[in-house]
Amino acid sequence: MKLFYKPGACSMAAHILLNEAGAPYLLEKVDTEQGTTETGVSYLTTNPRGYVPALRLDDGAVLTENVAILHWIGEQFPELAPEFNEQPLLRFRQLELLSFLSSELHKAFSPYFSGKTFAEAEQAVIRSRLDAKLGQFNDLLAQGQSYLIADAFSVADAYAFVILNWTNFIGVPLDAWPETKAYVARIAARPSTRKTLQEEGLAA
Ligand SMILES: N[C@@H](CCC(=O)N[C@@H](CS)C(=O)NCC(=O)O)C(=O)O
Repeated sequence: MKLFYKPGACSMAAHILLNEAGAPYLLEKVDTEQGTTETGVSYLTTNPRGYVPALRLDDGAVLTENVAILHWIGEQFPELAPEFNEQPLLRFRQLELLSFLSSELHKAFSPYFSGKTFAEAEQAVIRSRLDAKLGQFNDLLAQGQSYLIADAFSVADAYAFVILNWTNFIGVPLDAWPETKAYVARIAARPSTRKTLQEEGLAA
């Protein structure tokens, strides 16, 4: 399979999981502004919406959208998913978390990467929306658990890590959310995360 990615972008969640599973995969870097890939072909033929991630499967089918790609990876490599067979509700807990991460937490960062300039009052609103979502995320960990579901690393954690890691790029310290700060450090220390950051050119 081949993952279409942009360094540090949300596509990094799938990348971490493929490394975590030890799965064979190829990478192709995308220039989303130009709509091309590093091999010089149009990316729009792979994902007409132009954004990453996209995952081309071995039979040529293409999956897009983080929620679908991450859920698919969890189904392929059950060691990355919660124990759905033992506890069927966990499948929906995972979907619930992936939906929150995708439509709430991820999107709260979007203004910071939009390339737009915001007036001071708008910046304050954007920041308070982000703080509210970070607070909601922190509440998920406030019982002292190490990971989001059943206290074991799973696909939702990879996505959460990638999003939360953006706080480093935009200069928002996580000190107000100590459980989240420790969670990010915990996932950053995983060999799969370190390998992924290196492969995306974000760590030595
Ligand atoms: N709905 C999409 C959004 C993906 C998305 O926001 N991708 C960003 C990177 S995190 C991107 O490719 N942005 C570049 C662009 O939109 O041109 C999903 O969840 O997969």
